[in-house]
Amino acid sequence: EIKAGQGEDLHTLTRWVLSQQQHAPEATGDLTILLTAIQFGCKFVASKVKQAGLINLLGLTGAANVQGEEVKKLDVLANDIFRNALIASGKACLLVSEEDENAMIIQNPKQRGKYIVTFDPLDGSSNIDCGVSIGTIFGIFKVKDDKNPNSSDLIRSGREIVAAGYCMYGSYCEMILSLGNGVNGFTLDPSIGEFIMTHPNITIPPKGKIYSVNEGNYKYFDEPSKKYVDHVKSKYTARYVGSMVSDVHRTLLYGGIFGYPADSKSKRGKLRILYEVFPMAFLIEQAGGKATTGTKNALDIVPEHIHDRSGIWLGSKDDVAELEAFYKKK
Ligand code: AHM
Ligand code: MG
Repeated sequence: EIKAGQGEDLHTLTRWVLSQQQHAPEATGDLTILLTAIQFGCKFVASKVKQAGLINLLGLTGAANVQGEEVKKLDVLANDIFRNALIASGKACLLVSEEDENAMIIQNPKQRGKYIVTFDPLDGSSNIDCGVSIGTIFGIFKVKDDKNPNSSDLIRSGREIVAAGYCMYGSYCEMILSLGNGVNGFTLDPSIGEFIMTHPNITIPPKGKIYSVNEGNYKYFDEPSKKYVDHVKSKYTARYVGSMVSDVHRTLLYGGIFGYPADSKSKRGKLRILYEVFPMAFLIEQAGGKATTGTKNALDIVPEHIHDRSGIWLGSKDDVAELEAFYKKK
C-alpha cells in the first residue's frame, strides 16, 4: 500500500527548490532553472559512472571505442556536460571548473544570467579506475554586475555563497544541497530519473567518533595537526576514502572530523577553495557543523586566484573546536 505523501506525493528536488522560491518574493525562478542544469549534469555522470567499467570509459583519453570514435576520459566528459548544460540554462555568467585553467565568461548577453557557478565536475578522479565513490561539487554566487561579469567577481569570501551542494556517485547516487537555510538530501531514483527527497533537514551530530585524514602525510604536518591527530586516534576510529565527497558525506551523516591540512609538502593545502573548500564548508555550517583552516573560519578565506588551495578541517562542531584548541595553544 502506497501512502499519500510518499509514493503518490514525492518531493522531487525541483519541486522542493520551487517551493523555496515561492517563499521568496524577489525570486525569479532563475535558480530553479540553474539547478535543473546541474541535476541534468549529475544524472548524466551518474549513468556514465555506472557504465564506465563496461564500455572502457576508464582512463582512456585519446583512445578509440568500438565505433572508432574518440573516447573521452570521464572527468573531461563530465566537465563538457556541465559546462554546456550551464551555458544553455541562460542563467549563468561566469563558470569556474577544476578542469579549466581560466574562468569562462559567457559573452553572449542573451545566454547570460546572474549566477556564477564554481564546480569540480568529477572529484576524486584517482578513484575512478577502481570503482570507489566519486562526486561532483558545486558552489553558486551572484554576480556583482550582470552587465560586466569578470574574474574579480571571484575574489570574494565564502560568506557570499548563495547555494552549494555535491552529488555522490556511490552505491546510490545522492545530491546534498543547501540554499542557505539548512541542508537536504535527494536520492536519484534511476527508474524515473528524478532526485527524490530522502534526507530532509540534515544536521551533523555535535560530536562524532571518526577522524578522517591522510596519515601518510603525517610527517609533513605542522605541530598542532600532529598533536591533534595523536590525540584523536587515542579515542576515535579512522576512515579515509581519499575521495572528498565520500569522506564529507560520511562526516555529515555520522559526525566526526575530516581534514586535509596545509603541510610542509603542500604549503597551501591540496583542496581548492572555490569549488572544494567553500561548498563543503558552507554545507557543513548549514548542517550545524564547523569548518576551519585551523586558525580561520574556512568561509572567511578570500582566494587571490581561481584555483587557489587551502588547508581545511571540517565536521562536528565539538570535534572541530577541539582541533582549533590545538592551534590556539601554539
Ligand atoms: P582531485 O580533485 O584531483 O580528484 O583531488 C581531490 C581529492 C579529494 O577528493 C580528496 O579529499 C583528496 O584529493 C585526497 O588526496 P590524497 O590522495 O592526497 O589523500
Ligand atoms: Mg577535485
